Amino acid sequence: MTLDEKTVNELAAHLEQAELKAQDVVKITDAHPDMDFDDAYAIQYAIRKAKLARGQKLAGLKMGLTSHAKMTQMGVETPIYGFLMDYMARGDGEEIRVDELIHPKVEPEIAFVTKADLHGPGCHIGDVLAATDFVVPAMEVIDSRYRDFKFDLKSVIADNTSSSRFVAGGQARDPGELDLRTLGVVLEKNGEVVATGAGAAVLGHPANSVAMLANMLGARGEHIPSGTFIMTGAGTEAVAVAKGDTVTARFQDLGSVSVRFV
Ligand code: 0L1
Ligand code: MG
Repeated sequence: MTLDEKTVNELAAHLEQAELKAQDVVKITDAHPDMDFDDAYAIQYAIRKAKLARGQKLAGLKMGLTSHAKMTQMGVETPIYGFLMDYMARGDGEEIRVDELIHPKVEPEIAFVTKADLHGPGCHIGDVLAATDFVVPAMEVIDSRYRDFKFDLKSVIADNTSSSRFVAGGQARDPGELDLRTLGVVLEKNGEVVATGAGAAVLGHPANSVAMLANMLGARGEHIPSGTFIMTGAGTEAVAVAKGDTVTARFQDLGSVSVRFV
């Protein structure tokens, strides 16, 4: 750590205000070029603590930058994780208000729900599949608080990996009945195909993303509790959306999820 507790809390408040007011800011490493990854996660955890202290509930966890498409799009090389709160959730077919966001983009993702605790280090795909209750199709709405999505890895970790909204729906399926590597997804915006992908784009298999999360948490002395909802990351690039857009992610074998931006 290079930042003291006061600075961590000030940066957390700065980024959370940007989120809540839907006002973009410049990346925080501009003013704090020496901050490290521990500082970045400390800021993210301080944002989470502030939301929990206000009575909001943790809805799940997410992995980000898990595909080569996303890493290339963002110019980074390492996956990252963040958290999801109750107020970020929307049901399948519901509306998302654009005026609450800065510059939203959507990503189709496969979500896992666990039925047993997962501990790292050493967590692997077999552990994850044995501990998975079901998988569901989902869509993440990311909304970086940084101007023009211009950030580095530490800044985006601190900004809760651009978490903003998410939708889950479709069919809950046992992952043992599916080949999640070859499971395809088609993302449509206003009826036009805008991106396509397959499960293997996410670290070779979406369950590897959950294993990596368990191992990253394990390095901090934390684990994934039973019953956790986990978004595994996008197998496609993120697609920008605007007021009036309807977006549908159609997943092979899992059904679809839709959302309208109003
Ligand atoms: O969920 C993601 O992969 C997004 C991670 C943060 C980077 C971005 O805002 O695109
Ligand atoms: Mg994502």
